[in-house]
Amino acid sequence: MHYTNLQNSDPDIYNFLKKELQRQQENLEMIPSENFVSIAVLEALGSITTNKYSEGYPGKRYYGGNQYIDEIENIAIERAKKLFNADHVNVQPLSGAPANLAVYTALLDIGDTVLGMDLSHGGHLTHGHPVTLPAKIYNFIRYKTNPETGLINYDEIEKLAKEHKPKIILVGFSSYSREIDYQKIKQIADEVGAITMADIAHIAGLIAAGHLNNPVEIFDVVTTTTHKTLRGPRGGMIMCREEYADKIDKAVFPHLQGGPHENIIAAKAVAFKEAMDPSFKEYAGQILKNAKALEKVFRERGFTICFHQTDNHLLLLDLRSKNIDGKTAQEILDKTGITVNKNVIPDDPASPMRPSGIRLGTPALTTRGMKEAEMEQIANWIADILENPEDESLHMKINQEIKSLTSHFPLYPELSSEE
Ligand code: DSN
Repeated sequence: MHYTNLQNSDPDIYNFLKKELQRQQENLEMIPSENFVSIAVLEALGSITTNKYSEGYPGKRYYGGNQYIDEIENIAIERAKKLFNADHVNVQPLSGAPANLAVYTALLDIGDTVLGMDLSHGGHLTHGHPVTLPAKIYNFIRYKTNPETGLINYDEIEKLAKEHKPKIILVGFSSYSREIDYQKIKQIADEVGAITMADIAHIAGLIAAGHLNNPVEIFDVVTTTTHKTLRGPRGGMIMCREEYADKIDKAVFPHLQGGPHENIIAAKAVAFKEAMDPSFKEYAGQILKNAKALEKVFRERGFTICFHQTDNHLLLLDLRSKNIDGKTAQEILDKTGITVNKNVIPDDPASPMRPSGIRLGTPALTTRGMKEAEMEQIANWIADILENPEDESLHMKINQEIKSLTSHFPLYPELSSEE
C-alpha cells in the first residue's frame, strides 16, 4: 500500500489500513449506505485543509487566514446548489445525525411535534426513535407503511397530521425501497400548516442524477449525508428555502458545532463536481438496474421482499420464510465474503439485535463496475448460502468464486503495491 510515511512512522495503523484495503478489495460490499470514493476525494480528505480552523461562514470567519478556505467552501456550496436546485446550502454538518439535529434545533421549540416514519418501516434513529436525545426534547409521532401496497401510508400521515398538528412532517428513510410522493406530503403539510422536511441521505446520488423525485424543489428543508449514493466523503449537508437559511446556519454554528472540517468540505466539493459529470448519471442508473437484477433473483428463489419491490438502490429481505434470522445471515455472509447488515423488518416481532431481515444494496458494487450479470450471480450465491447455512464446504467454494470475481473488478489499484 503506497502510504510510505505512515508505514515508517506508525506500522500498527498502517498494517490495519492495509488489511482493510484488502478486505474492501476482496469482498462484496453490499451495505446500501456504503460506497467507494474516488482517489481525488481521498486526496482532498487527506489534504492540508485539515490544519485550519474556520468557525463561521465564508466572508464571516472568526480567525484569520481563511481566504482560500472561503473559496473552497463557496465552491462546495455553489456546486451543491446547482446539483440539487437548492436556494440555500449549508455544507458544514459533520454527518447526517448532526444535520437532522440542526434542523430540529433551528425550527422547533421544546415539546413541538414531528411526524416521522417508524424505524421498523424504514425510518431512521434520528427521526425520533426513543433511544435518541431529540425524542426526549420533542414529541415524535410515527407513521408506517401500508402492508397491502408496500408504500408509505399517506392516508395515515394525513389522519395523524390532522390529529396532532405537527410542526414538521418528515420523510426520508434508511431501509425503505420505494419512491416517495413528495407532492402528496407537501399537500398534507399545507393543510395543517406544517414545515416539510426530507432526509435524502440514502438516495441523494440517485436524486442528483435525476433518477428519483427531487424534494429540494418542493420541500422547505432537506438534509443528506454526502457519502452513500452521492459517493463523497462521510459528512452531512442541509438544503433549505431562503426563509429558513439564517435559522439553519445559526443552528449548525454556533449552536451545535464549532470549527467545520474543511478537509471534508473540500472533499464534498470534489464529489459534487464528480456527480455533475454525465458519467455519474449513468452510474446512478446502473445502481437502479443492479438493484432490480438482485430483486428478480431473490423473488425467483422464494425470498420475501419487504415493501413488495425496490425502486431505488436497496432491498430489505424478510428471512422468516428461510428459517434464518438476520444476525446469523449477516455473520455467515460476512465469513463468505459478502458484507450486508442485519435489519428489522416492518413491525418485526424479533429483537433489533437478532432481527428478521437483512438489508442490502448496490451502490458500492456498481462503483466497481459490476452490472446485472454479476448481480444475478451474487444473489444466487446469497440464496445458496442462506438456504444451506451449515454447509461449510459450499461456503468455502463460494468464497473462492467471490475472490475470483472481485479480482476482475479492481478497487484502488493506485493504492496497491506488490510488496
Ligand atoms: N448508518 C446509515 C445507514 O446504514 O443507513 C445511516 O444511519
